[in-house]
Amino acid sequence: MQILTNKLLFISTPVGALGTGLGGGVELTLFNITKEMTRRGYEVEIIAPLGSVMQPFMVKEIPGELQIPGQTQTRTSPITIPKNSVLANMWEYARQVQADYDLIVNFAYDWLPLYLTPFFQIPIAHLISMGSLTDAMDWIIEQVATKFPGTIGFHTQTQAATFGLKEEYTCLLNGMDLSIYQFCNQPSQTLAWVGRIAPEKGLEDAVAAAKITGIPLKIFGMKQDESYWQKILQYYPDMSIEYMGFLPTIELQQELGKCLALLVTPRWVEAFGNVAIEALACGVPLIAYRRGGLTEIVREGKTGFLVEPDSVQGLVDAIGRLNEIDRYACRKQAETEYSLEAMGDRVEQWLKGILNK
Ligand code: HBI
Repeated sequence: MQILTNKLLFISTPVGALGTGLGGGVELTLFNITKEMTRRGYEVEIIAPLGSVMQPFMVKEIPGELQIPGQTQTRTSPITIPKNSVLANMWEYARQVQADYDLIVNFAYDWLPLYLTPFFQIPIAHLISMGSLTDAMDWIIEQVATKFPGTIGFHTQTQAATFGLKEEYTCLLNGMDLSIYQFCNQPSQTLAWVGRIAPEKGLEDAVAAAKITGIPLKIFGMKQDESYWQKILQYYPDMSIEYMGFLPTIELQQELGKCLALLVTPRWVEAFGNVAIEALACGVPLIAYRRGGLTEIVREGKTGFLVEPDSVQGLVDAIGRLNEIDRYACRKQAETEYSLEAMGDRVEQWLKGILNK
């Protein structure tokens, strides 16, 4: 059994610099895996777009034009690469330095890194961070899964199932440093919604449900789609919505922990749901649409409720049952399933398996 020697190259998402929130859950995933693999004695180098900051880790910043977010594409969209593409520039740099590393981990949900896999001399592990979105991505993921078995990693079975792969793949779930998250047992009369403010996240349903229950709603996250945000404000002018901004984890967990529940209203197959784990870590129950990765996270009636997708009334009914949930059970679930150590075991197993092919 070849031991994974210790030099890993992590290549980030091209949709935004680390620290801006544009990379969504991938920013937190990349940070947590870097933190845990470093703790385990691996040397991790990170390549990311210019302007990236990921304290305390060093980042090799690469200039170039950001990539179009995959979720704005249609199923039949062709692959587009802008001139001076930061994605292409990051992978050109990786090509030049690859001899210094044992393995690359790709965090981008993009065609190019997958296509380039056979052109590299060292193995590339691909962490696929969203469900199936386009035919071109499905196709190239299938190609890599066939030629390089075991190199494709997902977060959840539900997410993986959207690709319908015949070959083996790995489900990593996710994990985070739970010591950052304080358990709160005395919530105030507030609901929470956390995420990139964009149509696929279904924020309007959370606002509608909060309005019906008369409980104020706190919204955390970066405004990716300003017009979508404005539409919600216009549609619910008298709703007590408090926009909290895109907060660093320490502040986010302080505010989130005080909430009665986290409303998770994805319109699409959410690959995982980092924010759901952050909520559980603070003792905050989950009220989520029964779709995507959340169906593997919520312990029905124990740590939250899964409701009929896109049903505002379902959200309202679940909010009425929150007193059935023991908030400490939420914290316990995070500790047993989503700690950094648990995630590190899954990631290390995955990477060792690739090197032993
Ligand atoms: N789109 N093209 C592209 N590449 C990414 O890496 C990417 C994306 N959209 C969203 C995204 N990554 C992340 O916010 C989610 O995977 C969490």
